[in-house]
Amino acid sequence: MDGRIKLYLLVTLLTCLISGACTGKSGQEEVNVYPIPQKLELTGDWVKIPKSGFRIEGISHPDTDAVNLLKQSFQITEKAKQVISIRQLDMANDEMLRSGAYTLDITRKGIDIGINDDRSLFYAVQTLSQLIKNEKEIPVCSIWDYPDIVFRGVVEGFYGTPWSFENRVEQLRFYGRMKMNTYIFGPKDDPYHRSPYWRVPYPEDQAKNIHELLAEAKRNKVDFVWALHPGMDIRWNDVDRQAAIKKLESMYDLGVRAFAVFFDDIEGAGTDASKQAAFMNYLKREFVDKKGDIQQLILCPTEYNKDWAKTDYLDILGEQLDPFIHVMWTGDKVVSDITHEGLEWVNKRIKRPGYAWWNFPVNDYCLVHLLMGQVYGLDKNTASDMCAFVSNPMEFAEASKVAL
Ligand code: LTM
Repeated sequence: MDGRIKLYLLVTLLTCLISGACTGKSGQEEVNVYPIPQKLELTGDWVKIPKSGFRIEGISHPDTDAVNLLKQSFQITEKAKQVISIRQLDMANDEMLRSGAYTLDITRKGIDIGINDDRSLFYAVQTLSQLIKNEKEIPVCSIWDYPDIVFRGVVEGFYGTPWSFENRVEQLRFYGRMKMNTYIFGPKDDPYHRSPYWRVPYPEDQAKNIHELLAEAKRNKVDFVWALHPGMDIRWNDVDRQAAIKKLESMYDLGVRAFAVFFDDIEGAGTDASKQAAFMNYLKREFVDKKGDIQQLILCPTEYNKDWAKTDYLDILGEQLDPFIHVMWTGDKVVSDITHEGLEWVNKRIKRPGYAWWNFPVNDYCLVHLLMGQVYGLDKNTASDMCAFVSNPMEFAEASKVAL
């Protein structure tokens, strides 16, 4: 090859590598969206955010929380020339039909967002806000995104001081940013969740806090699940069935629309699988079905990990429990990896995909350590083996965010 051509090619290659202009991935290093979208295609071009802002077009009544979030990053005015167009997705693709799935296309002409529901728009705007560079530019790109797992988030299920109201508000905002959609309220040391007061409604000040948390959860597109833990002293009779319904009613009145019942870490009469199944089915029939707007009903079983599952307990639940009811599972042990084999084992018994309760970064069993290290032990190909994945954190709410 002619020396001059060689030199030209070398210079061109170096220029491309330095500017990043050769590949479709150029500019990638400046784009840092988390959680990483399912598909993110960058052209390498950037467009200036117009000073005159954007006007919103498309579906009527876009989600107010998403629009408020949008206004934190862009000027939104009816007079703007540039358009953010929001339209309903019409994709046959299963994954893109999930709550929260969205498409986001940024071109020189404007921004186009495809959504299924309010959560989709909220997540698209979360992504859009993360794409902004120096408050001035956004990358020309095309994004497809959907959640791998339908319910994902956190179970506040540890022993120790329950999170404060302020902790919980910050957590819910964090879940919104991280596209987590489930928060289960079940701190072991909340006496109104467990014994001695599981039958008693919350005192007024605490009820007011929960009501406010529900509003915060809604703003962040998080399902707030409230959990009852009656197993330590439950009597399998009509008095306690009514007591449970009454307590759930009081939580429903505060705005709760998703419920769980925990039977973990108990002994005695409360551990009976048939009795637990009958109790849960009763709640399903007499509460969930009658309300008609309950999003989830979840059971945390007594034998919630393989090490402890030495009887036909799980098979009984599998046979007798209404299929609507989800069943939680911590893995092969209490604190365990989550694997395909492990889930396959339990799913056969409970006859439904397990609801993964991951005991990390909870540190109530090793309080001298803060669990803020690298996360490992989660099989990547298990999404279809589970119906949900929630992490049990530390009583230290902010420090838990690292792992979450
Ligand atoms: O894991 C479950 C289902 N129950 C308890 C949790 O409340 C506790 O936080 C963890 C970790 O100690 N272990 C449990 O057994």
